[in-house]
Parts: sequence; C-alpha cells; structure tokens
Amino acid sequence: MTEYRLHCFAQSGNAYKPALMMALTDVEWAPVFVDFFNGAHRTEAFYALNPMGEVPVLEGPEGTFSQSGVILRMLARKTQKFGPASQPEDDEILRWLLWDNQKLTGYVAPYRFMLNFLPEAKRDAGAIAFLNGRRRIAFKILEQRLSQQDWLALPDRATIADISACGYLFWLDEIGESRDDWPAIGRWLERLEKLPGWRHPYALMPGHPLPGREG
Ligand SMILES: N[C@@H](CCC(=O)N[C@@H](CS)C(=O)NCC(=O)O)C(=O)O
Repeated sequence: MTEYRLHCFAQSGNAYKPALMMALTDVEWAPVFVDFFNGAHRTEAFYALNPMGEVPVLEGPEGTFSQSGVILRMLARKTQKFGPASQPEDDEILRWLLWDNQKLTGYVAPYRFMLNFLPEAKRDAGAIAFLNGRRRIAFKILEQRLSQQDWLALPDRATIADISACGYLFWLDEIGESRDDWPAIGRWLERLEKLPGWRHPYALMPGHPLPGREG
C-alpha cells in the first residue's frame, strides 16, 4: 500500500513542495486530487481534513499534516534527507522556510493566481501591482543570496528550504519572468532540476491542463 497520500492539484506550488520532496527521496506516495478551482477546499469534508482549508494535506503513518513547511520538516526527519545535521542548521533552514512562506511564496502565489487563474473581470489592478512589487523584492533577496552561495540555507547542500522556495519558480513564465533576468536564481533552478528524481510540478500532480486550457 502507498505510504503517503498527498491532497494536491497540479497548479499548487505549495503542494509541489512536499510532492517534490517525496519524488527526490523515493518515498512511496499517491496524489489525491483536490478540485480547487471548483471549491473542493471549501467543503465540510475538506475542513474536516484541514481546518485551515488549505492544500497541501499529507496523510501517512505518522498522521495527517498540513502546512508545507511542517510536512517538509516531517519528511526530512523521516528520510534523513534535505534536513539539518545540527541545531544551528535547523534554525537556519527554518528561517528560510518562514521567509519563503511569508515573503516569497506568500506574494508570488497570489500574484500568479491573479494573473493566470482569476477571471479577468475579477482582477484588481491595484492588488496585482502591490503583489508584483512585493514579490519583486523577494526575488531580489533570493537573487542576492544565491549569487553568494549555491543553496539557500546551507552553502554546500540542498535542503528543504530550497525545496520550499522553488515551489512556484518553475513557472517563471506564468509570473512574467525569465531566468535571463535573474541569473543566480536561474542557475539554482538548474541545479534543482539536476537532483535525481526532480520533476516539473505539472508532471508530478494531477489537474493539468485546466479544462478549457488544453493545447
Ligand atoms: N502556508 C501554506 C499555504 C497553503 C496555501 O495557501 N495553499 C493554497 C493552495 S496553493 C490554498 O489552499 N489556498 C486556499 C485559501 O487560501 O483559502 C503552506 O505552505 O502549506
């Protein structure tokens, strides 16, 4: 039997984080499709699974977990991969996980959502401009960090901080960005793509393309 069940959908970079972690660590898992764009995360059944009403949720032998950062930390402990080897490393990894959740993914995800998935009539130009400004600051911080070292939290190896921060960045085209304009980020994404087991989010999780967007 499959060890883990990840409630996810292809367009979710937050779900991609644990999906990628499991792909990179050879953990046995199966996706459970959440029909997010038809409101499946707003149903009683989903709130019973996660009172926060958020994807991802991971079910496994250790229990039911939400928040990608918590899931990544649990999987790192379980697999003994991409995690810390000491308390200072743990602190540094957590520091970047929190930064990613609030300042990088926290702005990139709604920005991409508004540009790509929200019907045009519902788009708010002011909100889009605000999110674009905030996510650009996060891009600059990421670019600066990665021009100093190969990996985000620890200089010499990939950790769950990298797996978290890259969550939305294999969709640079959907954010109106290009690796050419962010060379250190681009080289880091290439390093991630070379990790054994790496796959693009649309290849790892169900639900792509969205109905009506085929071809
Ligand atoms: N910090 C959370 C963010 C999760 C999140 O925002 N997921 C989106 C899908 S990608 C969601 O379920 N949004 C529903 C909502 O915000 O109401 C994590 O890392 O798991």
